[in-house]
Amino acid sequence: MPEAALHVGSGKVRELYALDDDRLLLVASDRISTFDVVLPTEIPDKGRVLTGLSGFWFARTREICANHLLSLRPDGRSTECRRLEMLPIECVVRGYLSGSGWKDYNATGAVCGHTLPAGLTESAELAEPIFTPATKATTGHDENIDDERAAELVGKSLYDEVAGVSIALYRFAAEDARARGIIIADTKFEFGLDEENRLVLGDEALTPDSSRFWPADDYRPGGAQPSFDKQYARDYCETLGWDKTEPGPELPADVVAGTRARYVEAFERLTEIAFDDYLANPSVVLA
Ligand code: Q0N
Repeated sequence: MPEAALHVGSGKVRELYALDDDRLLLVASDRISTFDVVLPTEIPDKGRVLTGLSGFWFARTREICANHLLSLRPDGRSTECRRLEMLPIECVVRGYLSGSGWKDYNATGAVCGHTLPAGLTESAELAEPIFTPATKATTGHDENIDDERAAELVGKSLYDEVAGVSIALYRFAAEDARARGIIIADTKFEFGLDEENRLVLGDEALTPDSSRFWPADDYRPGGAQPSFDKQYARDYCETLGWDKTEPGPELPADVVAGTRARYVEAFERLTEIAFDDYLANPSVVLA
């Protein structure tokens, strides 16, 4: 834990500390969640993989949108970032029909007010990516909202800007990842405003925890897709007859090793940087 820093928030697998009035430290742990439950077993280096990937994308998308990254610490899992005034919406972009998007489409033919063609199957690629904002639920799951409600929450012109920027970021990363054998089915961004009221991308971005990563070679629309990173852990959990409530099960060593290898593989495929080089000097992802 950083010294002389106040804990200002935590997610399921990350912690946020205040460094001073203007800067925060975002620390990614090695904890993993499956079926929305954090497991008691950690995946070594998972936090470093996610921090490195996020830094990689921040460096490559600066022309699309400014971001909160100031520096990566030598531990590879901690990011110094600018303190922002965060917007009260989750900015989700979907290029494929999965998760709550698939559920909503099945029930209503639409996702967050986007009416989609009839007859789409689960995991189908959409003709164009769609922006599907959600509210930050204080407990449980985020709630999908339509653009009228989201525009009420942040104002119309800012809403139009975050929607456009979110789609542009997703298109950029999804195209890049697809060429490296990874489908980014959907992703969630969080934005804030800086002291000059400029829109700034915050949080982590385009990681397997904030997105659905699928192995492109195994893509078969018509059902759920395997997760690039979490499938071993999920498959193992499914063998146990666990009811998916707290507490989650311990993972055996082979499942930990297999899962770690998938995270590292995602990092190396997307960045084309050896993970050992990242460990030696995290700033390599920013070059
Ligand atoms: C902030 N969250 C929600 C980390 C992520 N740059 C920032 N400035 C001010 N506030 C935030 C950020 C960022 N990023 C973002 N909460 C505060 C997500 N958190 C949950 C805990 O882990």
